[in-house]
Amino acid sequence: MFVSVAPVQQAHAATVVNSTIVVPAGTVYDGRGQTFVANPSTLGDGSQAEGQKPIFRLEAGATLQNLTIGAPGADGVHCYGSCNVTNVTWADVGEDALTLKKSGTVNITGGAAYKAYDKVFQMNAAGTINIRNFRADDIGKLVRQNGGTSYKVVMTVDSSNISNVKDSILRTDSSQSTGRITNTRYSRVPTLFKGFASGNTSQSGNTQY
Ligand code: DGU
Ligand code: CA
Ligand code: CA
Repeated sequence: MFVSVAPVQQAHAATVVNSTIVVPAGTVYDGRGQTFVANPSTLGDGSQAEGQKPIFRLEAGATLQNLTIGAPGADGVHCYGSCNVTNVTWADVGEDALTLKKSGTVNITGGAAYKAYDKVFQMNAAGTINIRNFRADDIGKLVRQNGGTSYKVVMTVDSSNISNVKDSILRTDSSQSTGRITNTRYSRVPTLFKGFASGNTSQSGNTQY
């Protein structure tokens, strides 16, 4: 499999990304533990302004792994179809952390998201998001299906730790979408699910702390 690795930077220096890094379909981009930040004048300042550009664009079947996205985070990561995001930490989420732009399955494994004024994962197309072994703190919502849409999104959270949430962990406006939270520790969460049709949510093995 084709793997691209990030260029080695001076220890601890963040890599400033001037134009979106495209990860081609089916390939792996390994950040080797480095931190990436947006150039605010070309990608976006990480505020709540819409229309910012992503730092990474993942084509269908791409994998992004082993890196931190720092501030400014601009519009984070965009997935055009299925994508795997493994051991990626958003230290200070920008407008949002990751958006599904075209239908597919998003697998988030390991990693963390901190300081999301509003949304972390934004689902702008039908599909599935599986979040496992994830840490989130000081966020508005962990997953948001685009407001007012009625396509189906399957959302699962397993073995994660979620704290200091303003709104809810999983949120949709679609009566077709489903949410499931299992084996997860959570603290200061007003509600786990918001907007789901009755019978479309399930939970087990969770602990409040
Ligand atoms: O109607 O679609 O915030 O992808 C409003 C827009 C808005 C999106 C979303 C995003 O929901 O732009 O960041
Ligand atoms: Ca937004
Ligand atoms: Ca966005």
